[in-house]
Amino acid sequence: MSSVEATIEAAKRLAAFTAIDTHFPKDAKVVGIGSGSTVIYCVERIVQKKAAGEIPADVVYIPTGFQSKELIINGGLQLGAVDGYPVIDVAFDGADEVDPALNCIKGGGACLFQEKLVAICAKKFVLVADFRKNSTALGTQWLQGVPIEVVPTAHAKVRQDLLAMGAKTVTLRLGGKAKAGPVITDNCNVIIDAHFGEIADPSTLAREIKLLVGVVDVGLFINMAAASYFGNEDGTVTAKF
Ligand code: ABF
Repeated sequence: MSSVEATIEAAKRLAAFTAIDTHFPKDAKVVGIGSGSTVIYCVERIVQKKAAGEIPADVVYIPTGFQSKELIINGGLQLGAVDGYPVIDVAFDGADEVDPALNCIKGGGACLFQEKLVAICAKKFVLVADFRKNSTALGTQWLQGVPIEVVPTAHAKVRQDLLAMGAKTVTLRLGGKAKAGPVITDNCNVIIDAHFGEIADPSTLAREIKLLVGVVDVGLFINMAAASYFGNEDGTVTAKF
């Protein structure tokens, strides 16, 4: 691992540990676990605190996709599902870019629908990220575009709609070694990445995309997060509320 990569990993870990130490309720019953590489450190901290008796042993953990399900199981934590637990005490998740109002772009890992479902079911939604995600305006740092989960048969129609709405680029996300086919989500849908440049009004854009027939959900999370923790290069943490 290069020193740059090590700095980024340390920043992720610090953000995740701080978020868990600050926001994991002593009397928690149900906790959401998001996706991505930063959330791995949330689970590491939860496992540590559970072993130390600082977190109750009977907490049920709700994943946002295959990766977080594996994290929960491998951490020896009790696995639940959001259809069995639609009320969640707190959910922790990563992000691709976060603005000063804590609106964010998510879905770089293709789990945006279940991430949004878990986040909306949570009484408190907490973001964890490294310094690269701390942004002044959405669309200025995460340049791959806004991830949008789409029913497969609608992908061509939705791509046209997005271009008509002003997207600069619209890409069906491809996967696999040869990138020969679309990435398929946990819900058997595809992902379109639509780049709009700097997003002046994320709330309106999110609503307009969500209304397109064929769109399952959009990776713009508006007014959902209660707090966001960014690990910095110098070993400090920036907390935003
Ligand atoms: C998920 O993982 C996503 O919504 C986001 O795309 C990504 C963040 O990953 P990482 O923590 O690896 O930067 O939370």
